[in-house]
Order: sequence, then structure tokens, then C-alpha cells
Amino acid sequence: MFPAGPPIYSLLRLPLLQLLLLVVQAVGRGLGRASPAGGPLEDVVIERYHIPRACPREVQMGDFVRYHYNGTFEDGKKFDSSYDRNTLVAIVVGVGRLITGMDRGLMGMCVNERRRLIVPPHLGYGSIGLAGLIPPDATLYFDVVLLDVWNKEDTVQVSILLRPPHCPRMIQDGDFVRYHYNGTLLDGTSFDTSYSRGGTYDTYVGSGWLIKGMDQGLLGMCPGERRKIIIPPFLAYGEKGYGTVIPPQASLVFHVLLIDVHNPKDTVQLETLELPLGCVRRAVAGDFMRYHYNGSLMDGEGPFDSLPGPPALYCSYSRNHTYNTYIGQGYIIPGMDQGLQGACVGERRRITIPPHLAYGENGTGDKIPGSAVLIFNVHVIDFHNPADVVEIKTLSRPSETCNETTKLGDFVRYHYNCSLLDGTQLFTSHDYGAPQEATLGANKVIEGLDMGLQGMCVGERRQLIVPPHLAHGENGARGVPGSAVLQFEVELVSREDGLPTGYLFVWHEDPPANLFEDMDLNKDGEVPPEEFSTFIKAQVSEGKGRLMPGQDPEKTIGDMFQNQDRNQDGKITVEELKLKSDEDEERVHEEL
Ligand SMILES: *[C@@H]1O[C@H](CO)[C@@H](O)[C@H](O)[C@H]1NC(C)=O
Ligand SMILES: *[C@@H]1O[C@H](CO)[C@@H](O)[C@H](O)[C@H]1NC(C)=O
Ligand SMILES: *[C@@H]1O[C@H](CO)[C@@H](O)[C@H](O)[C@H]1NC(C)=O
Ligand SMILES: *[C@@H]1O[C@H](CO)[C@@H](O)[C@H](O)[C@H]1NC(C)=O
Ligand SMILES: *[C@@H]1O[C@H](CO)[C@@H](O)[C@H](O)[C@H]1NC(C)=O
Ligand SMILES: *[C@@H]1O[C@H](CO)[C@@H](O)[C@H](O)[C@H]1NC(C)=O
Ligand SMILES: *[C@@H]1O[C@H](CO)[C@@H](O)[C@H](O)[C@H]1NC(C)=O
Ligand SMILES: [Ca+2]
Ligand SMILES: [Ca+2]
Repeated sequence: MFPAGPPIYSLLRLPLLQLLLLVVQAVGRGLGRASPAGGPLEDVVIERYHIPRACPREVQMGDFVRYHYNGTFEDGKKFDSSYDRNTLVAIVVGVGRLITGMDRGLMGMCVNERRRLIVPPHLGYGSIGLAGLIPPDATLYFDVVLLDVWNKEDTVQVSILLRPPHCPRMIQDGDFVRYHYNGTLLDGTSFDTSYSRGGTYDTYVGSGWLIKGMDQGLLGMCPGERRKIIIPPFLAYGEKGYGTVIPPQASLVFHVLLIDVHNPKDTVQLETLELPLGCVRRAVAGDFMRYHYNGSLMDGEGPFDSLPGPPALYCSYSRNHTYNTYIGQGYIIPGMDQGLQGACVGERRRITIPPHLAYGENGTGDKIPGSAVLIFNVHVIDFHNPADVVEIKTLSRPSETCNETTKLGDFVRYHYNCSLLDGTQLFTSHDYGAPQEATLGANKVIEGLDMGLQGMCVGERRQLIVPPHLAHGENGARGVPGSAVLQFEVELVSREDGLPTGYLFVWHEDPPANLFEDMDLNKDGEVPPEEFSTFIKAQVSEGKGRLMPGQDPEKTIGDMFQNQDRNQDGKITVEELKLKSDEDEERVHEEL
């Protein structure tokens, strides 16, 4: 009770003790001066029997200290011990609040240091002693361990233990933070840790929710940063302490790891990481986008993946295909809906989303904690709008011979390369050694290609961007992902007028008046396949008519013969030809 004294703030309630101390000191000084060398001790003897390896601070005059002690007489008999009292409070050292022996004996001490002090009577309770406790002229032995030291001039001490290389933002007043901490007293006694609660400690900074020292010590911190923050008691729990774990007037040491910081006023933050050259179109609300993304938390944890729950949480790379969605329509978290707008095909952007535009204060699943800021690295593969038509860009066009262009019904030959917008090659006609063939409008190629090949002249090269609803749709096709926008380069090799649907041959002019006679070359009244074939080929070569393009002429002529030879006896008669012609009259066309 004596050396440590009562709490400094309650000294006035104990005038007797203070009086005693003052008397003792007066007497002590007198005796000290009078004592001869070799006689009783002149000064306190200090034995530093345990000095901690690290001693960041030594006790100086005017500091406040907390310490434990055992007080014994020379014979080992205990006269006092701090352990017998429940609370130890701070007292100013070196200014006469303690017996002089103690004031001197504590100087230069480090936290966790252990000392043995031998205090001669004149630096203790002198020739008077303390009634009932300390006899006159007693030499006192103290074993002391220092627990805490601070000063009224102290400020919060911040040491940065680890600073991540990339600091997206630093804590400011008013921010909402999530952090982990270990809290200890200055002597290392743990009083609290966030880890025991299974989650981060989440709070506002600078808004009075935290002790003052913490409000200060967190400022300027980056996610992923580790700090040691030492807070003097007057910026912590002060005279009252906190419950049973923080004694009155205790300095606190926090080891803090910042996980996350945002401000309730934050909006989505965008950072373009890679922007392809020649970006002409930017995504707008209502577009349908295919993209890859990695999502992570602010301290670098992640990517979070294979989460049950809302689909935008999946890390698309773990699924080996893109994430596909409409944007700006509420199908994904609001921050993502905003963050994807304005992106270009091929762009890589980082989208930082505060929790109020993501999963809010409750988080979701077990990978997204409450109040978490989410950071997405997004790679836009393609996007389109359901209202899109084929985008046609002419790359080159032969200037002189471009008077005839393709139209519906034309039979065309073309070369093409087809790829996805990210450059992935899908198909090419060059693999087949011959151009692709198609009759425009015959539904044989995807709609977008059919459209893109119209109005083209031979030799022209075009680039076509075909949205999925004019290509392979949302389900895709072999080798084509669902909802993929396709890019074609096409080159028109040849163009011919097509034949009306169902026709194998058309006359360019009126058919010969005596058709059967013209066909029956040997005039025997029958037309076998050989005569028929010879006749048709002659018409074609004389430019009087033409066969259906895109099919082996022998096969076409064979098919025509079959149509005429009604009774299938291998020859056409005049009646058979007439029958067919009559039918054709009715249908008003010129087929044989
Ligand atoms: C005081 O004595 C107690 C009981 O013997 C012991 O546990 C404690 O460590 C001692 N304190 C100091 C500062 O030596
Ligand atoms: C808290 O202590 C634990 C156990 O020693 C350690 O793993 C963790 O990193 C510490 N946290 C901080 C923020 O220093
Ligand atoms: C996601 O992470 C993987 C693996 O680190 C990386 O290859 C990929 O480019 C990242 N994707 C995006 C969109 O940043
Ligand atoms: C992922 O995609 C790559 C390239 O398209 C393919 O080779 C691989 O087989 C796919 N893996 C799975 C698990 O689908
Ligand atoms: C978060 O959870 C609490 C308790 O389960 C609930 O009362 C609250 O409405 C939830 N908040 C939101 C934004 O969903
Ligand atoms: C197109 O030009 C070619 C060569 O100049 C010519 O032979 C052909 O008749 C022209 N075609 C049309 C439809 O004008
Ligand atoms: C397709 O790509 C090949 C190889 O790059 C190129 O030689 C060819 O001209 C391209 N074809 C078209 C129609 O663009
Ligand atoms: Ca004949
Ligand atoms: Ca016949």
C-alpha cells in the first residue's frame, strides 16, 4: 500500500498518508546527509535481475507507472505486497508521491523488468517508521516488476509493421472499417482479440464508436496493412479501465490488420487495366455481356469461388466459361451493373464495389462477410444488344468490276474466317481448300452471315459482326459458346443468279417450239438419258438456259430426267414431255 500508494486521484482522500510520506522524506533527507561512509546505505541499491530483451522506453521522472511489488524486511518477513490488493493504479514517479527510495528505484526501469530494491531507512520511513507496519530505522526490500509506463504528454504511437505494395485507399474519418486485432496491455497480457469472435471487428472510424486512441491510430491505414498501435490510458479506458480485463490507467497495445475500408458515401470505382485499341462501342444498360472475372476481398483474399448463392459471386474462371448476363437490369449486384457499363469489348477493368452496392451488411454465403468491399477484375469478352443487326464493314472492294452485287437468291462462293471477339479462331473456309457455297436467303447459313453477304461484289472483303440472335443463339453450337458474338471476315469469290426455289433449270428465253424433236437427236421417238443430257448441256453452253448452281451438273440433269420419265422406263416420250409441260403451264414457269 505504501510504496505504490493509493491512486493518485484519490490522494486527497487520504491526507494522513500523504502527511506521513512528507514527514518521512524530511527525516530521510536529514539522515542521509548525516550517514558516514561504510555505515548504513547512503542510497537505494538496485539489482536489475531481469531485463527484457527489448526496452523501448525507460521510466523517467514525471512518468506514470503501474507495477507489482513485494515488500519485505531484512529477515524476509513480508510487510506489504501489491498482490494482496486487487487493483493497481498508476502513480507519478520521481515527484515525491512515493517514498524517495521507490522514486529513485524505479527510474530507468523497463516494462517487464524485475528489480530488487534495498531502501535504507532514510529513503524509506526513517526513524519514525509507520505505526503498526514499519518499525523505526527499517531497511526495506522491494521486489518490483514494472507493468506500464506512460506520460501525460504521450500521443498515440503507431508503427507500421507491414505495408502492402498496393494501397487502393487509406482510412479517413467517417470510414467504415473491418479489421482484426490482438489487444494486450503493455506487459503483453492479452485482454481481447477479434479472432475469438470468428469475424473481423467492424466499425466506423472517427465517429465516437472507438476509444480515441484507436480513432487516431487507424487513420491512413491501407487494407492488408499491419500496425502496432500503442495508446496511453487517457486515450483509452482511463481511470475506470474496462471490466476485469483492462485495469484502470492502463496503456493498450493493439496489433491491427486492416481487412477492408469503405465509406457509406462511396460509389463504384472503376480502373481500366487494359483497353484495346480502336474501341468504338461501349456497353450500355440493356446490353447482354459475356465476361470473365475474378472477385476478391480488399485485403487480397480470394478469388472467392464456387459459392452457392447469387451467380455473380462465382469466379468465372473456375467454371471455364464466361459469365453471361444483361447489364443494368438488376440481374447482378448493383455495383456490377454499374461497373460494367461503359466497358469495351476486350477491356480489362477493376471494379471496386462498396458493400451497400454489393451484399450489404450481412454479406452472403461463407465467403463474403458482412460489409465487405468487393473487387472484381473483369475481362469483357463480348457484348451485344438484342436490337443489334449485323455490323458490316467493307475492308476492300475492287473499284472497276463492282457494278453487280449479291442479292437474295444469288448463288455465291465465298471464303471466310470466323472468330470470337476475343480473337479465338473458330472456323475457316480455308480448311476445306475450296470456298464455301450458299444460296442467299435459302436458310443454309446463319442469318447474320446471309445478311452480311448481300450487296457484295465479287472480290470484295468485309468484316461482319454478328450478334448471337443472328448466329447460334443463346445455346451456341459445336465450338461456339452460347450467346457469343461472332466476327467474320468474308471474301466473295463468285456470284451467280440463283434459280427460283425448286427449279433445276431455267430458260433465258422462250423454250424451243419443237422441244421434243430437238431433244430426240436420232429421231426415233424416244429420248434416253444420253440424248437428254447432250441436249441440256448444249442449251447451257449456248447460253439459252442454265442449270441450278452449286450442284454437279450430271446429277442435276439426272434429276431432271427422272422428273420427265414418268413411267421410269429409262426414256422420255412425247407424251411424257407434254404431260410435264402442261403441269408446268399451270404453275406458270419455264421448267422443262
Ligand atoms: C511477489 O510474491 C509473489 C508470491 O511469492 C510472487 O508470485 C511474485 O512474483 C512476487 N512479485 C515480485 C515482483 O517479485
Ligand atoms: C494475433 O495473434 C495471432 C496469434 O498469435 C496471430 O496469428 C495474428 O496474426 C495476430 N493478429 C494481428 C492482427 O496481429
Ligand atoms: C483471374 O485470375 C487468373 C489466375 O490468376 C488469371 O489468369 C486471369 O487473367 C484473371 N482474370 C481476370 C479477369 O483478371
Ligand atoms: C476449359 O476450356 C479449355 C479451353 O477451351 C478446354 O481445353 C478444357 O477442356 C475446359 N475444361 C473443362 C473442365 O471444361
Ligand atoms: C441482416 O440480418 C439481420 C439479422 O439476421 C436482419 O435483421 C437484417 O434485416 C439484415 N439486413 C439486411 C440488409 O438484409
Ligand atoms: C458489269 O461490268 C462488266 C464489265 O465492265 C460488264 O461486262 C457487265 O455487263 C456489267 N454488268 C452490269 C449489270 O452492268
Ligand atoms: C483468313 O485468314 C487467313 C490466315 O490469316 C488469311 O490468309 C485469309 O486471307 C483470311 N480469309 C479471309 C476471307 O479473310
Ligand atoms: Ca431418240
Ligand atoms: Ca418413259
